[in-house]
Amino acid sequence: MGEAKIPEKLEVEPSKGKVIVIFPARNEEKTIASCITAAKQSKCRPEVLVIDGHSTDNTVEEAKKAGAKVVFTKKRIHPGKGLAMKTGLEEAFKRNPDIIVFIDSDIENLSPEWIDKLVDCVKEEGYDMCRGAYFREPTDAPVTKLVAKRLLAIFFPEIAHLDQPLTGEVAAKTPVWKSVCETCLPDGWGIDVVILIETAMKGFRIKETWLGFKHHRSYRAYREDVGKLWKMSEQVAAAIIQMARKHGRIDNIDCVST
Ligand SMILES: Nc1nc2c(ncn2[C@@H]2O[C@H](COP(=O)(O)OP(=O)(O)OP(=O)(O)O)[C@@H](O)[C@H]2O)c(=O)[nH]1
Ligand SMILES: [Mg+2]
Repeated sequence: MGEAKIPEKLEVEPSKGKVIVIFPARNEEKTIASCITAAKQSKCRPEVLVIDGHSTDNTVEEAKKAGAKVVFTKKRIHPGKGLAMKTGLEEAFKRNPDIIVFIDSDIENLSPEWIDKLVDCVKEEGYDMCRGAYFREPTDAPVTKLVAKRLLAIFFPEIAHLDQPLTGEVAAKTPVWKSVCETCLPDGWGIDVVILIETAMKGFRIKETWLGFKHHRSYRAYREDVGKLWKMSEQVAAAIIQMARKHGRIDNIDCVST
């Protein structure tokens, strides 16, 4: 666990007060309300946005009842987590926050302290981006362990030490999000790792913080058949390889013994 190495020092104004928490959500009626409630109880009293990917269950109703503003992604695409995050950032920028936080909406044990920790790391400790790390079931996170971390070790060793490169729990200063948005960000599962790589390559200061154990609903869907994660795996792998090409590191592949 530690700080990503940075190629050059970038100065970002210290963050002041206003925080927006964004939940990307697709069919999360069971957990969205408790997630919103937990976020609202954070000591930073954030505004909460839910970016709905055209859920077919009661996610939207539950989110509104819990007091969130709900915004729909323009296109109906799935997987569309990237599109949801980009839509969320556009909406957030209109509201001029100092810090923007993303949290997954399938978390069953989200507590206000998770948001407090992520925000404090940016607001009080002065990091540009703070990323959540957690303990998970041993068979959870196969794409993280077998794809993201392995490819990052090959192409971006300076961030390979991060425990959860695909974490959905991330806080950063608004100028950092704006800077990352200058890159063409993917619509699908590749977005988390592209944001991480771009943030590190731009020289922003990144820290991971421990949030405890993460219980999340999506794990139940694939724990009996990890093959259900094929699309995520493909998109994350493609995103890292494309980033390696962009940053002139594609030849690192020749250093891997086969
Ligand atoms: N708006 C929108 N949100 C999505 C879409 N796909 C996933 N999400 C949300 O993105 C968040 C992360 O999705 P999960 O399915 O939990 O995936 P994950 O936990 O990152 O990955 P695993 O650890 O492999 O389960 C959740 O809040 C989902 O509801 C989508 O197509 N549109
Ligand atoms: Mg999940």
